[in-house]
Amino acid sequence: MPAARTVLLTGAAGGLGTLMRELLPAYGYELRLLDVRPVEGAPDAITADLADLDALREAVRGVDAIIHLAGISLEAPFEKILKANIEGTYHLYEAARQEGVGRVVFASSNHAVGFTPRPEGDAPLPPESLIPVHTPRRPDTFYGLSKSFGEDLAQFYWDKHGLETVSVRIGSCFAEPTSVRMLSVWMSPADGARLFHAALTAQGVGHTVVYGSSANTRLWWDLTSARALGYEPQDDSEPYAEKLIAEQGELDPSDPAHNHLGGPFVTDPPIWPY
Ligand code: NAI
Ligand code: 15L
Repeated sequence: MPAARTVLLTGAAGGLGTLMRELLPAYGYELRLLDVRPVEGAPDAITADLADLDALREAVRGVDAIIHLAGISLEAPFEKILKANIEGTYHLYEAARQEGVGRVVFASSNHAVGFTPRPEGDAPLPPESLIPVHTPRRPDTFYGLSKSFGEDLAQFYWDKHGLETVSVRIGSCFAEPTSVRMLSVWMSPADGARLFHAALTAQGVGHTVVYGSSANTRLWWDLTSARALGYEPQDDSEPYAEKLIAEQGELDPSDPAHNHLGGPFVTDPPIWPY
């Protein structure tokens, strides 16, 4: 375990933030929490909007690293995405730079490459068929576009200012996979915590892009760069396969919502409700 390190967790009231609040303290982190909404059960959490650079500067002051989860996590009109995810992530990096924070773990998304055709073939796919991290970005939504911007912003802050980032293109991090697509892209919460811990502790990451998923039998993408950080996924979605396929059927290779990495985001994305 590392010596207690203070980490700012943005988006702490959200689904992933709630999971990480439960799991990361066991790795020895002291979490400072931030969200625009109140964080249930955490009266000390900082309530701040990513639009507020001064509040972000105060929030990041003295932390060792930041896990940046806050933002719009589904599709939304461009103007909303611009404010929360593009300007908001810029404000977060600017606050980190001004306060001398050395590392960010950025919650990117598979939707930065969502229009990439999914690899064909029977699972498990051979390594050469897996989608590499350096595949050209092909956002499937304004949301995915904002994650693509976030990865570029991270690269820029590394090149220009020496601020390190691990950009994690998260697949689907929920308690259980709930669709046949998720059998390929699921990241168990426990593996999510393992990956964030690796991203916080690996030496000399510069700007590293990784996919975030468990060691799924039906994996579509290459976890080499994640493993190089020291990430050793322990879970596999396969025990859920029989039930999900019986309920939903196999993926249809002629359906655009089934034959791209981004799944339904390429045709009928879920919309941010607020
Ligand atoms: P979520 O929607 O449950 O949580 C996002 C949180 O960000 C919310 O609590 C919200 O109040 C907060 N937030 C939104 N706008 C804000 C602003 N302007 N200022 C401060 N806080 C703001 O999303 P979830 O599932 O927890 O995802 C967390 C992050 O991980 C998001 O950035 C999402 O794009 C990314 N991600 C999540 C995946 C998943 O499977 N859960 C998959 C891929 C990426
Ligand atoms: C995401 O980026 C979303 O934030 C999350 O809610 C899921 O929809 C996930 O992608 C996914 O692709 O399943």
